[in-house]
Amino acid sequence: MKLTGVELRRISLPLVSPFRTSFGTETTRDALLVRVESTEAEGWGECVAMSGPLYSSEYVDGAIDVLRRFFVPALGAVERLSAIDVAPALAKFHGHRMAKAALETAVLDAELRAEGRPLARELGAVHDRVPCGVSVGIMNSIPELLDAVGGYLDEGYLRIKLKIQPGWDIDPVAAVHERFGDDILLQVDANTAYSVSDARHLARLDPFNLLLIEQPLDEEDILGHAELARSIKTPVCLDESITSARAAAAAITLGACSIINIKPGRVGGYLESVRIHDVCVAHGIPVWCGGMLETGLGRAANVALAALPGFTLPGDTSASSRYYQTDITTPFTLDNGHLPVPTTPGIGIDPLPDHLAAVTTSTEWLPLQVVGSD
Ligand code: OSB
Ligand code: MG
Repeated sequence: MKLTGVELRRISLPLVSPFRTSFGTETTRDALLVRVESTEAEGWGECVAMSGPLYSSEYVDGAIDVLRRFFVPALGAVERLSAIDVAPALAKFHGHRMAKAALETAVLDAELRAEGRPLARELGAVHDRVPCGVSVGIMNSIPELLDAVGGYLDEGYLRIKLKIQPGWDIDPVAAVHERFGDDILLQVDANTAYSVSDARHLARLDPFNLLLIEQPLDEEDILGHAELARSIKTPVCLDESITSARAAAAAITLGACSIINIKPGRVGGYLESVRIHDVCVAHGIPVWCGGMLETGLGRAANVALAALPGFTLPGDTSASSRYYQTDITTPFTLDNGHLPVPTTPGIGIDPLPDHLAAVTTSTEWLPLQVVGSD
């Protein structure tokens, strides 16, 4: 297919409650949607970059700029484009994986829609529904946290992830463990808030039988994670550090992690995500699907990925209502702790035009030259 134009659409969606992590507090999801038009079909991709470069170096304005100036023109020049050509065509541009992922996903969606094939089948999914966990932000007090966790367990979430940082770690984990017991699946996420000299402190989480501790140290500190993994009982899981299948293989070989969180945006797309999944399966490393507060568009594609066989732990693929009062798509709802894998062609979901229009803050249309037309 040949791209005929790309729309960059920025939306602003209020979160149902503030989401606080060690890197900041979000009250609204400021997100970028990419819609491609081609000679065959249209397709959608959600860019997971956030407003500021706090989770990683990427941010929404940067993604818009690099897409407009470099990525869209580079793809526009390809006469016979398939999703597998996107990463090679953009490889000379360093970094900006979230922006690349959004564009690749939109091309993949268009291609699969044109061919009538669902994304889940294309990626190698083996389940028709996926088990879901929920990521619980840092709260003002432990009673408030216990209420939030209790509410999510009542809704049916199968695993709880607590965001932690220095000053909000051992006590909240102990309180949740004491209240809800050893039966619940519990894990923590530090978003790089510690250093390797905190190993003794983090070993105080050992008695709570946590499933894992996610990204305790700086994203570049692979050897630090390996050292920490040797000195605590809680399994170390990497998020921010895993930027590619090559990075995953290196981290595994160096003993820096025994579990990996796969986020398609962070690694440049769903095709690279499958390669990471395959590397992990070959090494016996369990994986789970992370989240970036996606709308229904990004969620649909994440759920398809989470249905691959190596995804043996519940993901941060929560129901739409965990994030948004009104999503831009038909909402994903929890059924016995699971979300259904979309079955219709492409990512399998479309934005609802009225909902989309109501939250759009800007749109930009980038036309592409079609050879032979004037
Ligand atoms: O580290 O997993 C993370 C949200 C935004 C940025 C980073 C992270 C998160 C989450 C929420 O933990 C996951 C979700 O429910 O989408
Ligand atoms: Mg994380």
